[in-house]
Amino acid sequence: MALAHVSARPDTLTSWHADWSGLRVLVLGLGVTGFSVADTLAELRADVLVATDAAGEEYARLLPVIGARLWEGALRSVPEEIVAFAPELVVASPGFSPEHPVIVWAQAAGIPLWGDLELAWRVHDKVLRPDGTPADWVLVTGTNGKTTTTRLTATMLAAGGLRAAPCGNIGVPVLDAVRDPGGFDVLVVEVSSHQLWYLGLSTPAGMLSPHASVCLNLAEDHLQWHGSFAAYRDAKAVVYRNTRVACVYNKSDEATRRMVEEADVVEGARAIGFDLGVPGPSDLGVVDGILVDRAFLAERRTSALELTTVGALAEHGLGAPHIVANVLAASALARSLDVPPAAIRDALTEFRLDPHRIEVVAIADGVTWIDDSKATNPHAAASSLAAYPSAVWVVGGVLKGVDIGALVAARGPGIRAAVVIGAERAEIAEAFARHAPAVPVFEVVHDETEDVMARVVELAAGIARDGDVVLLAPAAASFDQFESYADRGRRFAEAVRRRIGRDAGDQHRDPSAGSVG
Ligand code: UMA
Repeated sequence: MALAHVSARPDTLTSWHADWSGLRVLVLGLGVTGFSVADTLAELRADVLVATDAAGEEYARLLPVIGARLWEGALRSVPEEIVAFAPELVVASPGFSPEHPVIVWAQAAGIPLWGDLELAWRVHDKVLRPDGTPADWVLVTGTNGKTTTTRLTATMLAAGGLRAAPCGNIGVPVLDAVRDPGGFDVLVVEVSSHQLWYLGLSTPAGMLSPHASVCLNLAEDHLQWHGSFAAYRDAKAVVYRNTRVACVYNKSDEATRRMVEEADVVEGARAIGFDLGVPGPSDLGVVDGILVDRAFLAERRTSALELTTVGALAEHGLGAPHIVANVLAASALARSLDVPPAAIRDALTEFRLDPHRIEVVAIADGVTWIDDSKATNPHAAASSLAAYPSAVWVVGGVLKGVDIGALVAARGPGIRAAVVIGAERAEIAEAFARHAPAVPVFEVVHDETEDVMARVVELAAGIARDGDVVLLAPAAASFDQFESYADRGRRFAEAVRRRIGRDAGDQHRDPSAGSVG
């Protein structure tokens, strides 16, 4: 196979105002990211070829309109058309794994390989703030809590009078935020491990330098994409690289502290710890139920600033321990940008969790039905299970190469029963047999014509007792049986409401009818 000509030109392009014209760029993927990349590069008058195994109809229709070309087909090897195009630069969507044949080919050929974040950073001087500088970036990663913390941070910054854009893995490509003509003071970027792997390839010229950054926690996830836990961890650690002001880490998660210690940061950047314990100087934490900042005040050796209380958070549905930790992390990021404590308090009274995150769907006859469909890995499910001591646990789906045994060993023995769904039921049943043999396990075997969740709810209703929680916290991805985690949660909630409605109807007709539980 002919190797592409390696060009030094891409590395010199570090501004929206640089000359990108005619640069041959291969864009991989045509989802939201691929389209934002192609659209940006077309606007910069680069020569853009998009390659994808499947294109959405709308994006495929728009490509020629913006002046880019499309190659669509199975990307099991490198198509001749791509080799003949001889790209000077490849920009990949985050779904493309390091093992993908086109990625392997680009790296072997020495063609510069960027993710969308690197391109966005290089052109982030498109829209400037009134003082003539580009927006600050704050990076948020971690195995769990990224989206909640990103939204919390943006809400706090807005309450402090800053124009803040939550973007990135949260669903809005960073390039859309960078190109928004209105401009922002701060981009709060949720960064996935995939995007961080690509950032790890940056040369000094393209290296992102965030104002502040956080890795909330580290546990096994996305092992198939990264190939190993070590590779996943190394990708996550990139979040701290080149940070200018604050590297925020979780004091209860040693791995995140180590990442900060090992990070190459800008001179003067501080390490700021958070957790639910009493904070030392330079930390945020909790003292007697009060969330306090002992990092961003001059007299931090002797005093602390009060932010809010666990009680006040609980009133707004934010009282679960892992959510309080997210609030502390977001507060640290906001305080690093001088948001006053009063504004943080205001933000927290407005803030609501997204659906499918420990969302109470219904309470009927002493049983609380909770949708935590967003718990797509064991670490997230562990946090939910810790918050509810007596649970019927609805678990299962696609495990992504992650071993569920440790979670079952830690939390399994205390639960009422497990209702197991999804493609990898055998692994989960086996984990219970090994680590929690006394717990009843019910497998939901279904064919495609059946409604999985109706069966789940029927089973769970028969098992749960007064005071129990039925907790959908699957510890797995959803795509074997559902469109997304949101679809999974919505179907669960619908099935619960149908069941409760039916029981209420039965009770209306016959007051002696049995309870939901
Ligand atoms: N494609 C291929 N071959 C591949 C992989 C993808 O051809 O091997 C093509 C698909 O056919 C499609 C396009 O690439 O045309 C899709 O690209 P993508 O998978 O990178 O997804 P996007 O639609 O661009 O969305 C991505 C993130 N998706 C992933 O990282 C998998 C979205 O995060 C993110 O919101 C969006 O960019 C905007 O930044 C989603 C996600 O699941 C929510 N993230 C994972 C997570 O949070 O756990 C990492």
